[in-house]
Amino acid sequence: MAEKILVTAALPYANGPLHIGHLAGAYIPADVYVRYQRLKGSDVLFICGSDEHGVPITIRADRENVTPKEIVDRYHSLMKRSFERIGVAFDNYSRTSLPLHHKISQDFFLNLYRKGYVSEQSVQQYYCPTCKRFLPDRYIEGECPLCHKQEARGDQCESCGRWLEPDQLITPKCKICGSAPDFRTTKHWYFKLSEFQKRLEDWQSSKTDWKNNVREFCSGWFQEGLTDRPITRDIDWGIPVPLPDAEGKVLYVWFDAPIGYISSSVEWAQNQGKPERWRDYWLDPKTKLVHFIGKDNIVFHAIVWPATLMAHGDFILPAQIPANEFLNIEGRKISTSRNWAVWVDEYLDEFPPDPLRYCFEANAPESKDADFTWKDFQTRNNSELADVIGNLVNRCLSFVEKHFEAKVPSPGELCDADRAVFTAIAESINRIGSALEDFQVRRATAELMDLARLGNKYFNDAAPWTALKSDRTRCATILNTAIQLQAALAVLMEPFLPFSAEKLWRMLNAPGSHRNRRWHDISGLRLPDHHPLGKREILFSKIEDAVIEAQIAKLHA
Ligand code: B3M
Ligand code: ZN
Repeated sequence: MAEKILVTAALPYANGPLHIGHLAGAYIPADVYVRYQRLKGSDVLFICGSDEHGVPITIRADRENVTPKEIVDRYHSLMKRSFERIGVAFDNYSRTSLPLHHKISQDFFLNLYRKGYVSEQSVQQYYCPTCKRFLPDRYIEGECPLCHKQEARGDQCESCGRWLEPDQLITPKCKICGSAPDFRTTKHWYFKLSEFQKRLEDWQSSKTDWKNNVREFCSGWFQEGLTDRPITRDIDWGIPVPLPDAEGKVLYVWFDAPIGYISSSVEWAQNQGKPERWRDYWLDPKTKLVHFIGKDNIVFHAIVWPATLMAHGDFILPAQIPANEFLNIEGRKISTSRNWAVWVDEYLDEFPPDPLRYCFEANAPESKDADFTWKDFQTRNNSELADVIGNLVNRCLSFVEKHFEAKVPSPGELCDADRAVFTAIAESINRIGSALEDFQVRRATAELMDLARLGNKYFNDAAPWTALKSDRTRCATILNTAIQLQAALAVLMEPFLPFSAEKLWRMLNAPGSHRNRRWHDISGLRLPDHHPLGKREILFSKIEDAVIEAQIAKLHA
């Protein structure tokens, strides 16, 4: 039976366009994994959507003087399109402002409330007398108690990175109007996270295959001891708390956002015309639930969310949480407010998608932060994609065009060198597959490139141009072997370089779609003798220095 896998990628806030930091952290690794699983024949559902609530949205709306609704409508469609253009192929990309999601989140809250896992508490909170409103953490700014920089936020100081509570700020100010806030009493509903510490620890102790960053992070939290957490907020944008005495209160965005994984699956099922299909994934303990996230989301996915799922009781728990580190750009932390970012759409207006994907695959921020530089991008495109894969394909296919009427030459007896190529293909398939099973995209990408390098070396050493003069059958055998290698490469490239994989498949004029091939059949893939090849194209164009310099200048501008 095909393995059932439910893959999610963190729901990005719909408060700005997609940048490359998003891609490298969660979306490209998730997409590589999903495309691989599809080739393997797994029953995989790939879910995402826009996170449309919370203070990140309202702050943006305040800044632009528009409604939160305008913000999320604008950025939801922009991001959805960016994902499509870069080839991140979700089965469904939903949004948390949908009535469907509101209903599912409210039901989820009520389920926990009725079970006694939610308690009402009265709390002291900052209130702005001028704006006449309670201020969420991010609406308060002041001096950081540690590094003494101004403009530290109530939840975190961006300068020193320290997590803060709003009352730790020296001289707090309302972010909207600048007044000094005072403390007032309000009430909130708390999720009894502390009651789940033991269950969470027991559950996680079996997760020995989780990445170190996730395990270490969680054990730090367990050591400090889990405390109950407020799951409601005093803002007017969000999902209303479904209780009679909760006027003006909404669910905390981090309460409803992960529920978005469920509601996006429900929406997917409805769109399929099989509205109950989501249950096959979420309610079946045989489903492997995999959450791809960036490291700043670990606590929510590995602790709070599983505890809410445990409290609810109906749904499966995550099996894996591959969390990646961050991506820097030219040695500096990405900052959207300072415009130190590369925007995905702007990139795609000038370059094809695969070279950028390749950068994040070959240099994925798996165990430490990675750095994107335009020079590195150029080198990887020119010296790896173009010089290794592109070159192999181009020199072989042009040779076949010229001397064998663009048809797959019929081979003679294989010699050791030819057989070594087929052995290498089989070994690469296994190694790439096992790296991807372990979420090691970087290692898998290196294996792919090594196979293409091996192809080039084989082609050089076998020297079909020499054989052509002395032994035409030998020459035909070499070309045939090199073509079969390319057919295998076309399928193996699919998770990493889906657009180029498709192009190569077309150039080989191979039947059907490479996506309908199966991972375990790749080594048996053979284009028949005399099979006519397709039209040759440039697989990867080289990028000139001037183009790269212009990009660097644009970044600094
Ligand atoms: N929107 C945070 C982020 O974009 C948040 C993720 C939600 S995942 C359920 O980093
Ligand atoms: Zn104010």
